[in-house]
Amino acid sequence: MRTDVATPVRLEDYRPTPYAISTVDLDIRLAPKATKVTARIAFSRREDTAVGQSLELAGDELKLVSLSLDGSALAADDFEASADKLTIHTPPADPFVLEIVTEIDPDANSKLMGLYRSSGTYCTQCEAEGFRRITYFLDRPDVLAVYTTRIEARKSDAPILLANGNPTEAGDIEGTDRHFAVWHDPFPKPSYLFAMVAGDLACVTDSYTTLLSGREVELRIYVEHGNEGRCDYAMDALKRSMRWDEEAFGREYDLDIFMIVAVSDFNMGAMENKGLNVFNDKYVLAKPETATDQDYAGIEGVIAHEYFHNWTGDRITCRDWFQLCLKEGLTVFRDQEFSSDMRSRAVKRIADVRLLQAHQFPEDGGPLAHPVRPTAYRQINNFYTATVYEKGAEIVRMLKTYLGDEGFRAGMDLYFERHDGEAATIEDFLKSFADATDTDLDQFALWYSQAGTPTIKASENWDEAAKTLTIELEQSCAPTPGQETKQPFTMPVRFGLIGPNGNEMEWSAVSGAEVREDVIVLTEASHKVVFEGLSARPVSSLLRGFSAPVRLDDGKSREDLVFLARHDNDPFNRWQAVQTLAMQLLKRGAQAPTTLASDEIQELAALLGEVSADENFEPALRAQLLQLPSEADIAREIGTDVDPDAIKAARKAVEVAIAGHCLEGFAELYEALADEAPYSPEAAAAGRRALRLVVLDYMASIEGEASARTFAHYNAADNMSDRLAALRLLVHRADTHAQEALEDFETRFGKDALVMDKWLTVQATAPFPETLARIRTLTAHPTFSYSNPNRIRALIGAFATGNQTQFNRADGAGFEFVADTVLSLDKRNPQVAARLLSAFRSWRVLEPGRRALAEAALRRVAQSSDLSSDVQDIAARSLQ
Ligand code: B3K
Ligand code: ZN
Repeated sequence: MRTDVATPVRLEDYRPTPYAISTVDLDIRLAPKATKVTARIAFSRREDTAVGQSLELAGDELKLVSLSLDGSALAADDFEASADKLTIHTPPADPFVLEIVTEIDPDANSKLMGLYRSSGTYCTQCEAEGFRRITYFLDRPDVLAVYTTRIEARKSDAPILLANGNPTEAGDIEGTDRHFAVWHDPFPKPSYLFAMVAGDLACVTDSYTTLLSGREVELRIYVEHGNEGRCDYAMDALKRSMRWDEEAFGREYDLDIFMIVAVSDFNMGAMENKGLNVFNDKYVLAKPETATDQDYAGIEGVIAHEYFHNWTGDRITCRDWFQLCLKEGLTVFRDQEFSSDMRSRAVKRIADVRLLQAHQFPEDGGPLAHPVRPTAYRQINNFYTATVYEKGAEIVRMLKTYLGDEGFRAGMDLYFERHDGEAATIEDFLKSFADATDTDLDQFALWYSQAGTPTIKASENWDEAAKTLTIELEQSCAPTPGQETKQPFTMPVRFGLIGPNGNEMEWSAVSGAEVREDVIVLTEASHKVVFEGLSARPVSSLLRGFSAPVRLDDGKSREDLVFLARHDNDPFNRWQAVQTLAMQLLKRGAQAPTTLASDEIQELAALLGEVSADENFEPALRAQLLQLPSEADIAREIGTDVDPDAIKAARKAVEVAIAGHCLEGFAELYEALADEAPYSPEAAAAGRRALRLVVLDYMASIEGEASARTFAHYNAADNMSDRLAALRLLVHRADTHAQEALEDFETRFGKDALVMDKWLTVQATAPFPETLARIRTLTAHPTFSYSNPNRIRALIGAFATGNQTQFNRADGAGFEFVADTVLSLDKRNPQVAARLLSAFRSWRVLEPGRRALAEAALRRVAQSSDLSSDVQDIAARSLQ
C-alpha cells in the first residue's frame, strides 16, 4: 500500500490567504513542447498579515525559468522553487509585483489539466487545480483578480487566439511568422476560471441582444474545420439560455462577447471559464444523422448549465472547494428548470429522478458516501460527484418547495445582490433565503452536512366513523462513513388525497405537522398527521414530484398503486406507482422466481397496455411509464447479496410476458407512431420516437417477433435515435442481423469518432460472456485510443457501469479487466482512471462470491505502487 498518502484538506482549517492579488498579466508564447509563460502578478499584504510573512505559491510539474520582484531579480536565498511550490521568504510590506517565467510542455500533458493540446489545438482546463500547471499561483477559488492575457503563436499553427473577457488588441509581429492577441477580462475571477485557446479552428457566429438593457453580445462557436454545419442546435440553445436567465432569474450577460470552443479531448462535459466556455465536442456537435434525441437534450442542458454558471459560479464563486455545491448544485437546478420550460416538465422530472436514483443513491448508500458539502478531501477531483451535483440540485429544489416560488425568487435576488463579485459559502446562500423570507433555515442546513439517503416510512389509518385519515410519517437515515447518527431533516413532502372518483379531496382541518398548501413539512423523527372532515377514505399520494431526495416506503397495496397509476393527477407519482408495481414483481422474480404468479404479471401488463394507448398522456410520458426499472435499479432495491444473472433473468421474463400480453396494441402503436415528417429534434417529435422505440424494444423481446422488424427499423432510419436503438436491440439480443448491422454502422460512420463511440458502447454493454473478449479486441480498433477520455468512457466506462452481468461476472474477469485498465490509465490520466474505478462503489451489495472477487481487484489496485492521489483516494475509500 502507498504510504505517502496526501494529508487531507479540512473545511475547519480554512483561512484567507496572507496576500491578495489584484491583477494578473499573462504573456503566453506558445510552442508545442516549450511554451513560455510570463506572469506578472500584483500582490498586496492583507491587513492582518505580519510584515515579512512568507508567500507560498502552488505549482504542479512546473519548471521555473526566472523570477523577479518589482523589476529586480531575486537572490537565490530570497526564494525556494520546486516543481510544485514557490516560496518567497520575506515579501515586501507594500504592494509588489512578482514576475514569474515558467516553461511548460503542452504536448506532454496527458492529464488534460492545465495547458494541453487536443488534435493540435492548444486549450486549457484549470478547475479545480490546473492553473498551477501553467504558473505558480495562489491557486484557490477565494483569490479573485483581474486578468489580461497576451497570447503569441505562429500564425500557421494557431490563426485563432482566444482568452477570457473582451478582445483589446491583435496584430502581427513584424519580421516574423508570429502574431499575437490581447484579451482583458474586467470581472475579477479565481484562477480556475482562466482559459485560453489557440489553434486552427472554424467559427460560427451569431448575436444576442439582451432583454434587460438591449446590449448586443457577439456569440461565437469554434469547432474543427468541417464541423461548422453541426453547431446550429448548440447556438440556438445558447440564445434560449441567455434569454431564459433574464426572464426566470433577472440575470443578464455582462461581456461584449461569449465564446464556446469544442475540443475532442476533454476530461468532463464542459467548463464555464468566464466568457470562453470550453466544451467536450460531444456536447456541441449535432445533426440528425449523427446525434440522438438524448444527445440533443444533453447539448441543450450542458450549454445552458455552463452559460448559467456565468452568474452562479463566475460572478459569485466559491470560497473554497468544500462549497462546490454552491455553484454546481444551484446551476444543475437552474439547467433542470430551463430544460423543463423548454420541454415537458413532467418528463424532465422523471428523467432527473431516474438519474438521481441511478447514480446518487448508490453513491450515498456505499463506501463513497459524503455530505453534499464534504468536510475533508484528499483529492478534490474526486468530489465532482452525483452527490454534489444532483443531490445539491435537489436541495435547492426543496428550498423552492419549502419557501414557495416568491420566497425562493426573493432569496435568489438577495443572494445575487449581496454576493456579486465575491467568493461565497453555503451559509451565505442560506442566509439570503432566511433573511428574504424571515425563515429559520438552521435545520434545513443539515441537508448539506449529513450524508446518506433518508427513508420516510409512512403508514395510514382510516377511521370510517370519524372520517379522519391519520398518516404516520417516520424519517430515518442509515449511518454513512464517519456519521453514525443523524438528526432529523426538514423535509417538504408534497402530497394530495384522492377520492374514490379520482378527484382531489378537501379536508376541513389538519394537525400534527406544518402544512403549507400542498406540502407537509416534516421536522421531527416522527409525525402523526391527522386530516379531518373527509367525505370518504382517500388514497394518499405522497412525495409528489419527488419533493425530497428520499426513499419512500409507504407500503401501499397493489390495489392502491393501480388506483394511483390510473388516477393520480401528479404525473410523477403516476409514473412512481407503475414503477413500484413493476419493481415489486421484478425484485421477487429475482429473489424467489417460483413465487411469481402469472396473474400478477398480467395485471401489470394490462396496466401498461392501458397506459401505452392513453391519448391523454403525451408520448414522451407514456414512454417513461412503459419503461421497466433497469437491472441496476433492481439491484439497488434488492440491496444485499445481489446476483446480477438472476436479476437479468427475472427482468427478461417479465418483459416477455408484458410484450406477449400487449403485442397487438404495441404493433398498432408502432405503426401509428411512424413519423412521415422530416426529422426534428424538438420535444414532441422526440417523444413520439421514444414511445415507438420502447414499444419496439418490447416486441423485440419475443423470439421470432424481433428480427425482421428491428432490422428493417435499422435500415429505414433517417436519424441516429432510430438507427442506434435498433442497432442496440439487434446486438443485445444476439440477433442474426447483429453483425451485419454493426458492419454497416462502421461503414457509414467509421470516420466520425463521436458516432463510433456509440458503436463501441453498444458492443461493450451486450449482456454476453463473449463481451469481455470483444472489448479487448476493440481496444485495438482504429477508433479507440487510451488518450481520449470519450473513447475510454464509451468502451470501458460503459462496460463497468452499464453491463451489470458482465462487469460483475461470477469468475471476476470483469473486475480484473477494469482494475488493469485503471492501473495502466492512471499513469496517463489519473482523473479519468479514478472515475473509472468508482464503478466498484457498490461492490459490497454483491453476493459473497462476486463480492470477494471485487474486493480482491480493489485491493490489488490499492496496493499498487506509484498510484496517483486520485486513484489512491477512491481505492482507499471504496475499501473503508
Ligand atoms: N465546473 C466544471 C467541472 C470541472 C471539473 C474539474 N475536475 C463543469 C461544470 O460543472 O459545469
Ligand atoms: Zn457546473
